[in-house]
Amino acid sequence: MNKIIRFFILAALVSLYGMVTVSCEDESRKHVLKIYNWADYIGEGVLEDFQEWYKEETGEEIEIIYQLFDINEVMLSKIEKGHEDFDVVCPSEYIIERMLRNDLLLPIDRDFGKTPDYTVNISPFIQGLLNKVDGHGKDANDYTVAYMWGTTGYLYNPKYVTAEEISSWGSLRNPKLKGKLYVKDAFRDVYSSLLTYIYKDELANGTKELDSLMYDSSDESIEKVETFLKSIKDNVSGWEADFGKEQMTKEKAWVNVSWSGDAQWAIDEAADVGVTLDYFVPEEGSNVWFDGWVIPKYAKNVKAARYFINFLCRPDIALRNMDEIGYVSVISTSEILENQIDEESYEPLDASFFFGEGADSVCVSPVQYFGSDVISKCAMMHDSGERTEKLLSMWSRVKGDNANSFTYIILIVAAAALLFFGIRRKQKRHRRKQMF
Ligand code: N2P
Repeated sequence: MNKIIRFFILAALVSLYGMVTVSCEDESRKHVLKIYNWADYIGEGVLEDFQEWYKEETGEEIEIIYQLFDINEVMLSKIEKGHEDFDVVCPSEYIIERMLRNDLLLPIDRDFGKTPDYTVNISPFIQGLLNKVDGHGKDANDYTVAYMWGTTGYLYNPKYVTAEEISSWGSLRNPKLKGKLYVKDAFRDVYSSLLTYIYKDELANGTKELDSLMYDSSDESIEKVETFLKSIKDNVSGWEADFGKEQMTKEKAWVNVSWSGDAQWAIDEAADVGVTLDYFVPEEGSNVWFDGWVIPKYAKNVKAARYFINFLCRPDIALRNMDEIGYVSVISTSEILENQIDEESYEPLDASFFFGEGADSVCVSPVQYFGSDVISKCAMMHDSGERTEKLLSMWSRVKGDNANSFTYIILIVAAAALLFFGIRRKQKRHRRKQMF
């Protein structure tokens, strides 16, 4: 056999082997759904119920591989690297913009299978936010199905600090909070919320407009936010991804810059152990965010991903998730509203922006639905494109600088101890050598 024939036979065998392994891989992935979700972001038993429903709908078994993240950027970097073949992921709106810009998503056919009528059930308010997502030429509605939404604000303990004492974002400077403040390790949410404080005068006199402010990542604004954050660092006890709520329920912290859903969860948990917590959006306003399900382009089981998204859109499943995690579903059917009304616990508020006409005076949780007056001071943040690096560097400068004087003392004492024992060991060795 000459060399050329041998080469072709070898090439054919290699490609045959490739085809066989790929199709085996595809075959095995047909029965596996890989989900990448925020921690504490789905009700207990919902995944198991989905498996059952999937079997009823398709006649097929589905195994679930479920991984958690608690920082958007950590999740994004996994998706960007493409080493992970997640089928369905739940990023926040500005990350969805980034994913669309970088062509990382597959379109979602929203009429797939027995779809609950998501387009009808979704709140017009959330639809409005979705329409503001900058898809870089693509319609975000074709690539994401919104899941939960909320605001960024203060979860606080009124036993130690009153709402009046911390009414503004500027109150984070209050020396009373020293060592009692936790801030969510979410640079984009914190930065956007603080812009409403930094530019409060401009917003009030109309020289700046809230929606456009949410696109602002200029050097000037980054510098202003950085200066402010550095001015509060002595108060900050930690930058937390997901443990702030526990610090609050255990009364170890008094204020937590947090998301409204985490706040609702903490308020409920704390009440069970006799601790009262509350949440509000500071007077200047804040960001209003939503997270949505997307299918990354490396997904291997698009069919199961679509079924999963549809399952989560069912109002009964949305209710189960909400009840357990504290976050608020984007679904605004009458079933959801009725379930949320609690005349014994809440004062009436205007939730018509979310539920539509007839909901302008309903007794629902102000921590979850805020009221139209609060929402009118909030806007949705956006991806900063190439400028993201600048924001991230600012965030690490702020967090890196967070070591307080106590930390420095510990470090100096540790270094001195190491030096002392090092010198003593050397002296001993030296003495021993001299004796022999
Ligand atoms: C849940 C986190 C919710 C993310 N632990 C808010 N964007």
